[in-house]
Amino acid sequence: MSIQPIDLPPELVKTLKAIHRVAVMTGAGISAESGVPTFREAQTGLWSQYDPQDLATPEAFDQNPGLVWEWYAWRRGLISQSQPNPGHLALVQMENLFSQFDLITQNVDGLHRRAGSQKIIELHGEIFRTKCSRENKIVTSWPETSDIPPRCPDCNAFLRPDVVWFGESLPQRAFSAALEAAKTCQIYFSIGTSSVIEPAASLPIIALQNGAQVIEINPHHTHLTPQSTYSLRYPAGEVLPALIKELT
Ligand code: BV8
Repeated sequence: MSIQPIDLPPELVKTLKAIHRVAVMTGAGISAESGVPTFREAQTGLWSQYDPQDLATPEAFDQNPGLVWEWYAWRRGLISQSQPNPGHLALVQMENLFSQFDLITQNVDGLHRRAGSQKIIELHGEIFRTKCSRENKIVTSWPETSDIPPRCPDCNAFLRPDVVWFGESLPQRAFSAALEAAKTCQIYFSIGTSSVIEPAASLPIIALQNGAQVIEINPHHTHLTPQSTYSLRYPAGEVLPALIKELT
């Protein structure tokens, strides 16, 4: 990744030094520099013929639980080889700079937690957590068998990843916390997300409606760009450390 000179708007830095309440929303783009493919990128190898939106659904799991389980196992393998990048680490530092700081993530890769972020609102679950597909309770161990997916040790239903599939509701507590953060923040960062997936994509609009400024960090234009107060066209792993440097 070429380290290009980062040109931060001076008035943004001034505002960040003066405010106390920040909300951050991250998407797959913040993990791109850790080598985790984003959702929109073509998948590699075996999975190139599948659209993630066709696999990350209850219907796909009902139809072919083994295929969906193997897809998540492949993704877990990819993510296990990845490390948090300077973008994740800068957000850990940012947490301590503001009296109210909420980190909301659409990502399921667990990299914010591995980076050291404490207060994380996981809107779409976490790929390394497994739950019973019938009882919906987290399962941490199960007998090793040839079953793919493995089965719940209590009720024998298939196990599944503890992530939110398309068509499934978000965890109520997580979404309520994210909504509260969007309504009360003074600055809302939208980092590494195409801002398409609902209801996450509505949060920056709610922040704007409640008087916040929206700062987008994304090398590319997105649906949110026209409504953003600032759109910083840089990779998160480069601009977030530069921002922290200005604020500390
Ligand atoms: C729900 C977990 C109620 C699984 C995921 C209202 C209007 C329209 C549609 C809907 C609506 N309400 C509900 C829907 C349907 C649906 C939806 O939004 N569909 C879309 C296609 C329009 N939403 C749902 O189903 C949600 N449920 O609303 O419940 C309900 C209940 C029943 C019936 C109806 C409604 C559930 C959505 C959650 C789906 N699960 N993940 C898994 O991971 O396997 S979503 C998944 O895709 C990710 O978690 C993530 O959220 C999303 C991908 O988005 P991004 O993170 O933005 O990633 P993307 O690749 O798109 O973009 C990456 C960006 O990074 C790019 O812009 C790129 O430029 C940038 N980038 C690249 N490199 C860098 C970078 N940025 C910075 N630095 C870099 N270095």
